[in-house]
Amino acid sequence: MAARKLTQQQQRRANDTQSRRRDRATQSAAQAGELLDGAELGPEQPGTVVARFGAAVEVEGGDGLAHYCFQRQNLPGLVTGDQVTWRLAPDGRGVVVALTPRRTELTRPTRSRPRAIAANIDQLLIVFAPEPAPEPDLIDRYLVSAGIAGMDAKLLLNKSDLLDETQTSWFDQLLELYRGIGYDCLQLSVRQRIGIEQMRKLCEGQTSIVVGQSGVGKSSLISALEPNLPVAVGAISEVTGFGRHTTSTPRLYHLVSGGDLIDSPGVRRFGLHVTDPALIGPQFPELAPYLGRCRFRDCSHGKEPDCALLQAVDQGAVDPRRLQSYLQMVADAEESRANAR
Ligand SMILES: Nc1nc2c(ncn2[C@@H]2O[C@H](COP(=O)(O)OP(=O)(O)OP(=O)(O)O)[C@@H](O)[C@H]2O)c(=O)[nH]1
Ligand SMILES: [Mg+2]
Ligand SMILES: [Zn+2]
Repeated sequence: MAARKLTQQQQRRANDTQSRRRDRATQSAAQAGELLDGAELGPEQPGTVVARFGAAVEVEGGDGLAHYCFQRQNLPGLVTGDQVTWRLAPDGRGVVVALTPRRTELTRPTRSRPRAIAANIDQLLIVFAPEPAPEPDLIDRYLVSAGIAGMDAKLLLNKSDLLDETQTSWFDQLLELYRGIGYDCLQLSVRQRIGIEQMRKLCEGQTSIVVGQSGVGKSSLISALEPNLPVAVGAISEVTGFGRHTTSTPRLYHLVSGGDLIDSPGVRRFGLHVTDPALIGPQFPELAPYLGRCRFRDCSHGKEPDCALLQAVDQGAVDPRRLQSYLQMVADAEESRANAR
């Protein structure tokens, strides 16, 4: 695939820079909030954060209109999907004064702590495509992350119009694997308008977020569902090799057919921040019959005799790549736990 993988250290550094920026932004937003507070503010009213722009958030009020709001200093950094209480200022802007506890939270790790990306999400729609080439590990990390956070997850293969014969069988196997594990999978093409109505059904009555690599067509899918929405769609850039990120901040859209759908910026990597390795196993349902069944209690599932997991792979009951994914995530969690001490 085109995108270059960042080393863990590079990734951490990038995340930390973003955290610092966001901390500064939160601070200046808070100051602006105090300013706004001095004015005559309207009564408290409920609202939804539909987007965040550094210092400010866009809150949709009961009037259905978007208001540029600052947040009170005592609140945590607000994210798209947050339910809030806010007050209108005379100039049409507003101040968020309270945050309703989040039902669910999609987070990404930073060195200090996981940071929320979006909130109150029911399901993760993991989008991938023949172009840019998928990273199955990314899919697995999203699945584990969703499962631990109490969200459903579904797999969406977009751009199926681009599949050639060899790719078709590779992707068929991939979808068959995940369907076998119990995940809903959908094959789509925005270009040929395949699967769009099924996706609409999937979104009804749910708050969903589309996630995945840059350029797989997350925004295009939202546009296909709601052609009248001003969703930015881009082309993949070969210049940087990183792909161009067209969507820069998560934004929540209402679907006329019911349900809310959050567009999110593409990722190169999706790190997990799990400090309890025991949380990983239950997120690999196909491993359940074999976990804890190895001859040695401390089996590394490498080359020990009578390893139940390796036997399951030999028998074709477990996909070898999924086992690798599992082992990698457990190792990462053990490392995170050691670092957290
Ligand atoms: N051939 C084909 N191209 C598609 C399809 N869906 C989207 N595209 C194209 O893929 C490119 C990227 O689409 P976007 O919707 O911007 O992708 P994205 O996932 O939102 O990307 P980021 O916002 O950067 O994360 C655009 O040029 C789209 O026209 C499809 O079904 N088939
Ligand atoms: Mg996009
Ligand atoms: Zn073993």
